[in-house]
Amino acid sequence: MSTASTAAPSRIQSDLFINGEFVKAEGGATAPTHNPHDNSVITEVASAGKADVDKAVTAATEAFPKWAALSAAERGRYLLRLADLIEERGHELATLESLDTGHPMRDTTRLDVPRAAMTFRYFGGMADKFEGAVIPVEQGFLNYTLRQPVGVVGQIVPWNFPLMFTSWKMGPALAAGNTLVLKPAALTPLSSLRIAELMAEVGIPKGVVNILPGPGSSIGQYMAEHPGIAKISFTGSTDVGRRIVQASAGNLKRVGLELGGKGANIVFADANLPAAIGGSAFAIFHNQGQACIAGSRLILHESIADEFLEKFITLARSIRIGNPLDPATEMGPLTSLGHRDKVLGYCEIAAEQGGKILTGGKPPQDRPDLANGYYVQPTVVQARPQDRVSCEEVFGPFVVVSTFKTDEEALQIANGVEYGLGGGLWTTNLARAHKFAGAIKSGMVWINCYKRVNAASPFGGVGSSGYGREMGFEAMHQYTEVKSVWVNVDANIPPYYPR
Ligand code: TAP
Repeated sequence: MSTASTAAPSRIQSDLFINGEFVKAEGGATAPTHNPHDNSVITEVASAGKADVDKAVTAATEAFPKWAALSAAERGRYLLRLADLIEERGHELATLESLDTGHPMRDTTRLDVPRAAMTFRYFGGMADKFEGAVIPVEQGFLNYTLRQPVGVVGQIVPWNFPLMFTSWKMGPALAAGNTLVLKPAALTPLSSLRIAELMAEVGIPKGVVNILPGPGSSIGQYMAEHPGIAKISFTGSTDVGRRIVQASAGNLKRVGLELGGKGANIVFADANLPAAIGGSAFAIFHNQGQACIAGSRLILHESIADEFLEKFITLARSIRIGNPLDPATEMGPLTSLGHRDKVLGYCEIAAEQGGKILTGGKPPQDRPDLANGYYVQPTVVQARPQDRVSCEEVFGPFVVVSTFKTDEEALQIANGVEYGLGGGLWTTNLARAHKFAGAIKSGMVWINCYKRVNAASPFGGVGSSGYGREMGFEAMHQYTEVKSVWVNVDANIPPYYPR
């Protein structure tokens, strides 16, 4: 372990944020949040019930007209100030996120916190640059479009990147003039609640932002059903995504779904191998593989497979596993015990179907310092494309390897799953790269890189990975209704019923 501090933040917010105030849940319910490194309880967090959702929706509904009527530039200024504050408090936020999720400090510091700030800054700047259009219609008429906020939006965030996803959801919704009720995952509520504190510090008007940790099966479901909520934006599993679509039917809510993935990561014979090996390791092992866009299917050309795997496995075994608060740590624990067990269960499923564990497949051995945590070794499994481990989302440091002979076969394997979120390919052949970029069934493709994200670039999937896009102009479209306005600008146009 490095000698740098692994101290937890001194102050942790654990109450619900409703109508600009931190409050206990109605009835006083709480739920513990655990440190995945050692299974200790970090703190008890207020756990919202349906009455709290009703209060939050009422607050957001009352705040909506004033917030929507602010000039776009004024709304943007709150987000720009928030982005600055996130950077100022970067170390503290990174520590909180690492403590609650198990995501290593080196990543929360370099990626999650800067990306959260970048996202709020991008949408703060976007607020007054997002325009309607003037449509070239027939002579005598002016037709233009207004982009109007949808109203109160419900946002449901998972546990794998809570800080980043909080910014992805809040940034465009607020810039566009909506008010919101956001539910972080019960497992990892702390960074979203800290964002609520920072929101209060920048003076966001009461009721515009409401944050309610609480169980998804009750209050998440209730939010999806709630007649006072105009849109639900959900990130999480495909099963829950389906339930949300059904629950939202009552008031025909708009729904945005960012669901699971099983990213294909294809390495061709002409690839730059050192870059492909390092990039493929990042694609799967970053955040312990708990990423919907993880490159969890490694599809190797048979001519380079042996050399690639030898070096890839050596790299996987060299990844420094440890306490996420230690800045030297490259891979932390999984976020929950139940999830750790699910991931280890997939090692058994692989073996039952004839798959071969090439490395990993267990908690770290001979590491008493990690014995109470939810750790899993970086795991590489050889399996057939039709096996369960090649088709189902494992969501852990678990990559499935298969080989191909021809480009057609590579594409068939890549497109052979129900998911279609992100996919990557490594090649020096430009024509092949663009051909695959067009042909891979997914919302995002990375060529000679993997898992790049940017607040300006649309993020989302197809098939069982959901629909709708986060980030960029696309996100502003999803958080606004377009209204078409017709004006008669020619007094001489004859009326339809001339008299
Ligand atoms: P989910 O159950 O989908 O959890 C995601 C979020 O949805 C959490 O905030 C959860 O709340 C909430 N939720 C749960 N049931 C709900 C319902 N009926 N209505 C509305 N919201 C509900 O995911 P999980 O069980 O934690 O993980 C299972 C698998 O989902 C993972 O193994 C992984 O494959 C996938 N997953 C994908 C993603 C992404 S980024 N696409 C993220 C997480 C998980 P609570 O957790 O507070 O109860």
